[in-house]
Amino acid sequence: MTDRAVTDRAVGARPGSDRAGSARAGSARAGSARAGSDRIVAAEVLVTSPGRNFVALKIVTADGLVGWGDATLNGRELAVAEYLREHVCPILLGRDPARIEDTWQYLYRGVYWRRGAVTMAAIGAVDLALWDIKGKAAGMPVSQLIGGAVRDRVLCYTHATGADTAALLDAVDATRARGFQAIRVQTGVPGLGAIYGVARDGAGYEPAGRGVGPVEETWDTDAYLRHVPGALAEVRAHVGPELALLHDAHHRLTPNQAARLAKALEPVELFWLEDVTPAENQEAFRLVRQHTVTPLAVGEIFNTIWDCKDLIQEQLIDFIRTTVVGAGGVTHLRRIADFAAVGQVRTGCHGATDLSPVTMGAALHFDTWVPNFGIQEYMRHTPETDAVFPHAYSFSQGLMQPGDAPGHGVDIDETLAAKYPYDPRQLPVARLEDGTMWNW
Ligand code: GCO
Ligand code: MG
Repeated sequence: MTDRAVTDRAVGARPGSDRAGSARAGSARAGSARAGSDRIVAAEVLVTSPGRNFVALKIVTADGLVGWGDATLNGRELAVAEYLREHVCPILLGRDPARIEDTWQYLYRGVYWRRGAVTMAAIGAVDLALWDIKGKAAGMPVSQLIGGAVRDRVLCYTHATGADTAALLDAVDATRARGFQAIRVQTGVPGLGAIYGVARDGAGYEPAGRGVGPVEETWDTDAYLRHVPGALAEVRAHVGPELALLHDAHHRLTPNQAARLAKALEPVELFWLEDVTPAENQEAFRLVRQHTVTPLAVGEIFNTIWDCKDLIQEQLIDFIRTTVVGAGGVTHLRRIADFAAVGQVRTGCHGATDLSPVTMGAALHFDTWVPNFGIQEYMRHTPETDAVFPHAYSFSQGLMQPGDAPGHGVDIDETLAAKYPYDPRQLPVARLEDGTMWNW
């Protein structure tokens, strides 16, 4: 274990110590955190790498309750860890853990530099930990606290990938045999080498690799557009009409190319086509929408309701992909989902392996509650990760359920976590054949 491995800096104090006392005085001056009886007495950041890096936030209350939050930002993990350690943990001390909304507003409005992936992942971690504490204090799962489940189990999808169509069909068959009723299909492209989203050598797909710099992949959109509609049509013919098929274009296309792809894929009847074009330019979705009825999904890199607003308001998308850690926790994701419901947009929370089991547990509570639920992404974590994060959620026959443990139902074995020190990893980059940097 290195000093980076676990609870790098515990910011906290025992109840009654000077530090906790002065933090309480600070809260009293703000007039915001005196109502409940309990107080936050410690906030610690834990970085662990049981197969890949995760950042967790542990909040402890004077009553001895422990809440866990996920603060993992794939490839930029330590930025969020430092943000929490230096700027957030100290100001949590002495606050009333029950006042989740006030703490959310305090961290969002208080910073002045609003939004952004790092800030919102940090706020998301605090929010998840506080909902966990509230659930443990009440003896209720998070889904109960936010209004109660409208469904007991939720549809989820996982990934099947193949370097060529034959390998993809085999992967789809193997995935169906595991019970999945919805599968995201990604294929290699003739003439291109390894590409993002397609596993190498049949191994489980994990985008972050070791090494000094990122792996460089070569991308050719024309080759992709020539190949993908035919390959996905073969998958549809192979599986029949009922299985839900999804595909992720990973922000690589121009608006015109995106519209052409979405139109060409209409006969495949996808459940959704994801991230067809970079969403910084949201007007691009107007062009895509005008030309196709293929359902569109976007939002795994969105952080707030402001990123989703125009797409929802103009009904340019069908599914919103934000999840609890990326978008400021359960507190903010609820607002996004309610706003999405106005435009009949359904949820489809991001659930790749770079989101920790804490996010998965909290997302599943949200999923069972949210009326306009669509689907939940689920990529199985490694057995090492599952051992570090004992959890109440489970998968069976293509459906997941969060379990009924109080809080979000995900714990961390700190002794085991300490055995997996931070392990620097890099996400790949893509260049066009002439060397131009491209979206991956
Ligand atoms: C997905 C995603 C992931 C992301 C990854 C980035 O749809 O699951 O696109 O594969 O790229 O989470 O960290
Ligand atoms: Mg994606």
